[in-house]
Amino acid sequence: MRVEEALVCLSCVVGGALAANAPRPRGVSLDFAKYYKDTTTFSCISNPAIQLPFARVNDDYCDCPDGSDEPGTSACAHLSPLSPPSPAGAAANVALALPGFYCKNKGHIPAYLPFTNVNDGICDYELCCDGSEEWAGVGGVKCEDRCKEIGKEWKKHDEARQKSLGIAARKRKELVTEAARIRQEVQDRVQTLKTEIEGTELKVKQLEAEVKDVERRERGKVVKTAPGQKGGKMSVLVGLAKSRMAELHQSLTRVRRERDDYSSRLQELENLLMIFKAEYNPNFNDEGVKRAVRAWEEYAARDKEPLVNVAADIDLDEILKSDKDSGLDWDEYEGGEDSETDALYTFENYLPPSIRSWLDQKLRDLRIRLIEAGFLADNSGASTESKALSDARAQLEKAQQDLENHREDLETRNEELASKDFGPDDVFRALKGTCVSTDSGEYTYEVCFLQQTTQKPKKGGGHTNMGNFVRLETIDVDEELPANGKGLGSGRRLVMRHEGGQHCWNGPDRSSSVILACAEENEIWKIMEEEKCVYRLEVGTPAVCDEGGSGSGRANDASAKDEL
Ligand code: MAN
Repeated sequence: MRVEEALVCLSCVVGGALAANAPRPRGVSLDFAKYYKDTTTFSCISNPAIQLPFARVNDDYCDCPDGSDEPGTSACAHLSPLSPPSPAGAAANVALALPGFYCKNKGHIPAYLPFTNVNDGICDYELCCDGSEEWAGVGGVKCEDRCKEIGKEWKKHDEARQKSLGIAARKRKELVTEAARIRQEVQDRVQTLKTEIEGTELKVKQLEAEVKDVERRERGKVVKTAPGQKGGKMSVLVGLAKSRMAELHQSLTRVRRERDDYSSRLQELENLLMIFKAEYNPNFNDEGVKRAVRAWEEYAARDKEPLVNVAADIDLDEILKSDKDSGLDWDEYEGGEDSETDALYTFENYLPPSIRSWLDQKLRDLRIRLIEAGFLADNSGASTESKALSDARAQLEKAQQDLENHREDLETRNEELASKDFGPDDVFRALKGTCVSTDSGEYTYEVCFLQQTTQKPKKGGGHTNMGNFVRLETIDVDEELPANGKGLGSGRRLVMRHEGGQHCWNGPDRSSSVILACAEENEIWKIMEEEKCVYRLEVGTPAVCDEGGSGSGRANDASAKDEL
């Protein structure tokens, strides 16, 4: 039987103090005294139907199937021990009904001793400081009562332990407060992120519209110049216009010359006819001549435009002046490096500003409509993007990236808030990323809470990942607690599981379990490689202490006695 098991009923023992005034048989605690009140007949505790004369209690012969008739001897020690020891559960238990031989340990703490240790010739001071278990003096052994000194020593240790537990408990409280603060911080950040996301979504929409608008305006530009191209379409257009103008100029000159020729020939004919009319002899009755004169007179009387319009002819003179003389210098527009758009603006510069911008807008709108209706080709994408457009696109891309980052951030924080992996009271939130390390053999081992475990060769070289944190679990442990308290003890313990570490040659990916127990400081106590590349670490931390200071995360209070 373990020390803790033997001591576990101490509270029951003390609690039952009022139950009995009658002297109890040897080895019976106050809790079980009620079964031994009748001093004539004894009923076996788990099988009350089996009754014995009271004289057979402690007669060193095992009569009851549950051993209850031998509370003060080792006669029933061969029966399975009661587990867990409890008077309430005794009726259901087919094994021993009693937790053990009861040592009163006056001046210290009462305890149960395994029946096997009764009268075995060895003083079991750890549990029975009063030496009462060796009452038969087997082999001449007599165990003196050492409870006074042992109790004093234990009290000293217990005070130190309580003090340490108190400090650990306070530290845990601080960790829980810190964890709550961090959680609140995450919640606040979530709210801020939601607002930021709304704002950025709006910004993205605006920038998308802006990019579309700039693209549309770009399309509205009359002509664009390809990079490296000398001149451009405008130059071609200017060239064509120039030669067309020259052609028209020539034709007009030729037509004017012909007009002047026909005009002078007509004048000559009219003069001849006028002479003919004035000089013919009307008395000479020639019908043909008379008809010709009459036709001439009708022609001459008709209202006719002058052969040459003098005002229009002056205009023609103007039109037919050389291009240079009329102020049109083709060289200005031909083959220059300036884009045709600039040429357009140069043209517009001749206009008053209000008309210029109105005209410019109209031209652009018209061009856009023509492109959209399919009458004009969209040349906007064919050449280098304008600075305005690339700036707008860059701003949009940045806003989109910001939005994505915010969304990812929000998701991570929401997951973090929902996670149950921060342990009771969220306490590990405050420890996440805190690292502790210790040397063992050729390595320094490091545990970073809720992150990973690492093996670092002391001689230098690469670090080995022994697993990344995956979850928290609980396990039951049952270990002797070392005197310095740096161990797991027994009870339920929290475990941080780590998986997916560096692959082990000829083995699995490294994994590790970090078993936690209450301590004043975060520290690694023990490292074991249980199987190849499967590690077990024992770590102390205030995070698993009981805030009441009783040291939960460690075994129940009974373990304190181990420190004796
Ligand atoms: C290294 C260490 C050991 C491990 C071996 C396996 O030496 O990580 O812990 O057992 O590799 O090859």
